[in-house]
Amino acid sequence: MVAFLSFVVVVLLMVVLVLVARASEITSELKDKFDYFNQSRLNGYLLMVFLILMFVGSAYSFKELMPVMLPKAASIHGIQTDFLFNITMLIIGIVFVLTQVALFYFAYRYNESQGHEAYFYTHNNTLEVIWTVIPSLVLTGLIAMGMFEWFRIFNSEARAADKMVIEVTGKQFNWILRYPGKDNNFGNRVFDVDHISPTNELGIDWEDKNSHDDFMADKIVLVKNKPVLMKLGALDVLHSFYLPHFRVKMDCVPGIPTEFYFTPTMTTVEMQQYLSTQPWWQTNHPETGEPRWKSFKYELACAELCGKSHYGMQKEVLVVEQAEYDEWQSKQVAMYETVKSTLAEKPGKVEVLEASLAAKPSLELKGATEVGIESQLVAFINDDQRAVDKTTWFSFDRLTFETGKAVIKAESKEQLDNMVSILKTYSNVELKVGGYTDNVGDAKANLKLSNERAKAVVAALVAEGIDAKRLVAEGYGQDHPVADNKTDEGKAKSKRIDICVTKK
Ligand SMILES: [Cu+2]
Repeated sequence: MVAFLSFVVVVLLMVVLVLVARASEITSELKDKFDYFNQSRLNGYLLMVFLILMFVGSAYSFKELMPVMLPKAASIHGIQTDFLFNITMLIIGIVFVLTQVALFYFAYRYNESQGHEAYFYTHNNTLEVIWTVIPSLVLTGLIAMGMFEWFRIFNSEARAADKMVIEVTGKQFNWILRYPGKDNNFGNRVFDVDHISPTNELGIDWEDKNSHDDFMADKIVLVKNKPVLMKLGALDVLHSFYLPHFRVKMDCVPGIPTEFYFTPTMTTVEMQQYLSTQPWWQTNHPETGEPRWKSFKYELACAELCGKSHYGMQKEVLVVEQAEYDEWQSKQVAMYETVKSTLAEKPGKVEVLEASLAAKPSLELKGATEVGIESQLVAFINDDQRAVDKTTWFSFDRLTFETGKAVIKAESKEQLDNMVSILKTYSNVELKVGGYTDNVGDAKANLKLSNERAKAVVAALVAEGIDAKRLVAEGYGQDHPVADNKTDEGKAKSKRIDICVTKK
């Protein structure tokens, strides 16, 4: 198909070239016979026809499309921004009409005619001043009004204490809507692998009690005349939070929280009643067969071209009276209620470590940190939910070698002693020790070095009384880098000794 289309394009290009050559040939032949004055008069008439058609066409399309253009504003600041919009349209509309009429009329009135010479007019200082100063003043006025309104909308001090707060997070391709529940406070979110999961995309910290009444909803429900603060964010790419009827539009940016504060002034039902008086909305909807105003809903849409299913990022916005909102809220189930049973089954790493240390008082680990290999290993051994597999590896973090050699440095003793204690306490555990290097130097030499280093670690553990049968050493060379080998920091991370539990 692509080849065929390319062929068609090439053929058409050649046709165009031939036609252009032919046209220039004909014009050069006709040059002497051509009646410029007649042609100029005809062009003048055609330009006037174009001017009239353009205005009639614009007026007609305005009349036809107005009902589906800017909808009626349903927020306090929306009425003011509409005023700015209309006054700007009015001013540029007047200027547009005047300049276009003058442009086309002059082309018609002063077309080229026999014996008439063009008047040579160089410049006029007064005119220059007038058409510079007046537009400057008008534009300054419009910008000042716009800025004044902008500051009024984003004035955080003017925000009411009694306001609703809703958190809206955009992702490809949906909106995640979180309400803070009765306490009007959101639970914290933590952006790490322990908190973010397919069932907790936002990374809500369930240990924060504020999160326990947070609930998710599939639509935005607002209260008439009650201010609302929208806290906006995104999980992946840029999205744009767009509520056309409330004149709200704000980018949702990954990593940068944004917000918008506004007050809706018409319930959905009131808007439907208003629309029922508008001619276009009384026509029937092609799908329902009912008047269009009956199925009217406020909408939230994504106004950023964020990917292939961008058009699907829509949600309903429902504006109701306070009593109706209260009833709706009372029916919502807090997210914590649905996840807490799974939380109890799966304690976090820290709890598992604490519990296991309490159960095995003999296990004394020196200098072990919460994120160090000792804690991770003990937590893994004690966690019944996590089965032994080939892909779970833990990296030594305080184990170092002499450069280019398989000689363990003395500073590594503390961590190796800790490993010995763990292996003695958990006598069923068997380990595989893997050696890795960065990508500097010869791959074969790296493989040999990594193998020798893994063996050196096993030998050190065996020397402390661990049965050699419980340990296997293997070198992987420069395969499986854990970080970008282009930076020194990345290389340092890739040079490492890992362990994998093969039996527990
Ligand atoms: Cu989007």
